[in-house]
Amino acid sequence: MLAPAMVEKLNEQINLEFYSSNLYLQMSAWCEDKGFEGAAELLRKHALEEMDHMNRLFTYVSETGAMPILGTIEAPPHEFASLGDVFRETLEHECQITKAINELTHVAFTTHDYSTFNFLQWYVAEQHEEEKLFKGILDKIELVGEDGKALFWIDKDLAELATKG
Ligand code: OFO
Repeated sequence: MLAPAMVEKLNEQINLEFYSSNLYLQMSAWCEDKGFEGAAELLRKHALEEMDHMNRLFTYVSETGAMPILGTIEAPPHEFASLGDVFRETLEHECQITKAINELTHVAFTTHDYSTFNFLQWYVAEQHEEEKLFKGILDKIELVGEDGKALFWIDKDLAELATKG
């Protein structure tokens, strides 16, 4: 049985994961529109992963006998200055999600909710992977620069990365 305050926090995280999914889906549309097909594919796949993050939380809340409550999801931005800008925003966003997960984990621990604390360990590990993934992409973009030719190869690289995830 979860404390009402914890249910509320988990519901907030469900909302954030929906937002992440929408953000990446919207970014994939921008990439597609600008001809970055590899980036579009990667972000579209990532949007699905975010739905999985949302679903895991949804299931956990339901299984404890509480009710997941879906709220209004903020609209993501749909204009970006460049491909580099897209990935700078993904990394920034993931760092914010890591903060939210850390805060949730801290509350679970300090309120002795060890079941939720244990459940959240998956997210703690996942956030490490997420930050690593987007930091790696951003590092590459910053290394090769953002002229047409460099972006062409970056996009090819992202297409390959999309097939691996
Ligand atoms: Fe990208 O990790 Fe969930 O939000």
